[in-house]
Amino acid sequence: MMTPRRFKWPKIAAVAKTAFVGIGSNLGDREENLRHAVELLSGEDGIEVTGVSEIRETEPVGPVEQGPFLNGAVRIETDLAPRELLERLLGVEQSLGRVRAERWGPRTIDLDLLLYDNLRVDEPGLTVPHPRLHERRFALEPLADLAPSLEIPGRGPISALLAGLE
Ligand code: GSY
Repeated sequence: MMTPRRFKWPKIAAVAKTAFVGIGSNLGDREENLRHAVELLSGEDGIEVTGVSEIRETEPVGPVEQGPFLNGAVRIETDLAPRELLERLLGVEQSLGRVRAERWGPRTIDLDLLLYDNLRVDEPGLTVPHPRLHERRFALEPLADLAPSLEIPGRGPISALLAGLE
């Protein structure tokens, strides 16, 4: 009798889209928080992590005085719709103990949906590309590690955006 062949169903469908997620932490063991977030993301059904940027220590941007961040980005392939993907990112943040206390304040982990394919979405609670991506060096640099010739929909080439920042 023939031995049945075993094979794994692919974790994501062939129609997967490429998306980029910014990751940051400035509380607790920052490096471990980033590592753990990437691990949890990789374990999500419908998400495959296909690239991880360099990690940089960055000065905090925004109105709140706080400690420096570690920032990076990951490239993923996903068959989840943008809003479902956003929900999963929030779920990973919560698993890592993120409490949304202060809007611009310190955080154990922050996962921002930066880009989803070449889509532009502006709906309540969901804006893609991320509304402040084009002005944030701490988000653009890791993105450029992963995709140096990327075009940010509605904003232009990532290289030009970086060159235009002070
Ligand atoms: O949404 C990002 C959270 N955040 C950061 C960050 O990740 N890095 C730096 N350098 N400054 C920040 N300010 C805020 S808010």
